[in-house]
Amino acid sequence: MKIFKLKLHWQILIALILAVIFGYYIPQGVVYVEWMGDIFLRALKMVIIPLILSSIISGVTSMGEGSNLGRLSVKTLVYYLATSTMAIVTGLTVVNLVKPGVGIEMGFTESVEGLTENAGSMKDILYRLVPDNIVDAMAQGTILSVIFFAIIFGYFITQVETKYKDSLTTFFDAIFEVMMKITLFIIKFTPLGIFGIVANEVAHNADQLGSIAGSLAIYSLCVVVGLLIHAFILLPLVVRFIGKAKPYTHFSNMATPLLTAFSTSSSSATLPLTMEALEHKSGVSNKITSFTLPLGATINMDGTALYECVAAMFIAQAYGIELSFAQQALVVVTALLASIGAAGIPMAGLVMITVVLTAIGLPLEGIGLILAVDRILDMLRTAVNVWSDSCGAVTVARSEGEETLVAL
Ligand code: DAS
Repeated sequence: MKIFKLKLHWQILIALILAVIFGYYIPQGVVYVEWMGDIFLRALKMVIIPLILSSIISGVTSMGEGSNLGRLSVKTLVYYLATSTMAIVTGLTVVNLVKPGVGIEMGFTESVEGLTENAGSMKDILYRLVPDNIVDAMAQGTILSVIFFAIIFGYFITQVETKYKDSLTTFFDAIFEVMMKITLFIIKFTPLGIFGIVANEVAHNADQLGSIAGSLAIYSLCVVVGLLIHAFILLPLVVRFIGKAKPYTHFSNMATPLLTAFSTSSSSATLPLTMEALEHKSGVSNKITSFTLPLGATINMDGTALYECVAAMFIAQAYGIELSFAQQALVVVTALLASIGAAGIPMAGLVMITVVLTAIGLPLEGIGLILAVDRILDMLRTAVNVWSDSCGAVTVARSEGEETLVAL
């Protein structure tokens, strides 16, 4: 059919419009299509554990070992964690000030029961971070434990004999490649999944439709405003005052990769262009770009981290739930971990939002609320991801004494 020849985001847009019409005018027909949404969500959940495990292990082992690399790893990781956390706190501030989800009053009370036993205090978070049985944690989908184990396991792969290290690194790189392919395959069915989920949501919340559409616009605005603050105020400050480099000159050097990131919604697909722009326009050495950028495309996703936080808070608000400080801190931690685990492919952030929702005990059906605008937000957050990776390369290069072309 001609519709399937369209680019995915047009297919999603058409499916979305049809789902709203179908759910609103033929609510009794939803029972015949809601299974598509359920299967789509189950497929996303199916890939999360192996995708996170392989993505993080592969990312951590790619840092290698050795003192020089050790120093470079520390600088790079500190930059990545700091800017991702900065992005999340920006998103958290915006979504708490604006409260886009308040007033929607979604009707899934039974699923919200889990919130109390899931969110808990900071002690509960630590207990859930360190599993007493990693196989059980993977079977139960205790995401925090899986991410924690993956980081530890990846680090100790770099500490064993070379023959084991090389084979394990190759093995997990290969697993990650396969999981990326499976995820990309599942994403092809997004239009059908969206149709099933959104038609079901609309049919069950038709009376709320007006407020949901309005809230969705405000939610999108929260994400966009947060991304703009992070990209055009916070990151340039880091480049200028820590990297001692000209941020806006570097930004103009990044025009092609940023437009590519925006249109492909894939940090990984944009990576070759990012490396070319850093080396040939901003004058960063290959030693720095070949280490920081592939790692950044895998584990440094400021835009995604901000989006995960705003989306989770929006869904919590939509269910009429006030999150305590400890629960919001859990959102920050899981949004950071989710952004580390997200692959540099289209809609990876949407797959990983299940991580954050599961961790704080919110129903996955809440994803249906944000699906409608996910594609355009994915384009924006991917561009911010790539922009942050490039700022990291410049900042680390300058800290290593490199005379880049954007030096102050
Ligand atoms: N599309 C992802 C990327 O390539 C980001 C996301 O889905 O959040 O960076």
